[in-house]
Amino acid sequence: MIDKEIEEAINKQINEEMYSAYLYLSMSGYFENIGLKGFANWMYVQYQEEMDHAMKFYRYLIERGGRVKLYAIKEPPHEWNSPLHAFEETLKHEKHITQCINNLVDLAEKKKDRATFNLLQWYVDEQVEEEANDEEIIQMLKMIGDHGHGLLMLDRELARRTYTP
Ligand code: OFO
Repeated sequence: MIDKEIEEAINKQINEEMYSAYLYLSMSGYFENIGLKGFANWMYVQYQEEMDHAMKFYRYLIERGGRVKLYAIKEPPHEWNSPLHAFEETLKHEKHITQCINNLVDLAEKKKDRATFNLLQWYVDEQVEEEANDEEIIQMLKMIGDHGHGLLMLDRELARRTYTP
């Protein structure tokens, strides 16, 4: 049986991951609306990955004999000033998620829950990758500035991102 405090912390993290999914789906809709289909695709893939992050915790909790509790998902923003603004907000959000994962690692260590600690290593690595991806796109967007041509080229590149479950 999983420790109750860890169970509660994982349930909260399921909610965080589902909010991440909601946020990126909202961004995908925003990008569709401003005609950047490649950016919309990138965010849609991200939405799918976030649902996987949530479901990985969900399945783990059940496997450990825990009780899943789904909480209300808060409303994400619907509007951003620019693609750069959306990606800066994405990076800010991912830094918050990294902090949540680190707190979970600390709790697993404190409770000497080796299985949860091991599971969390996957998320630790995933956060490194996610922050790096966002940083890279932010750098490109800064270089592009107001040049429409560069933006369309990046849009074409982001259109190539595919979802692999
Ligand atoms: Fe974006 O990594 Fe999960 O939340």
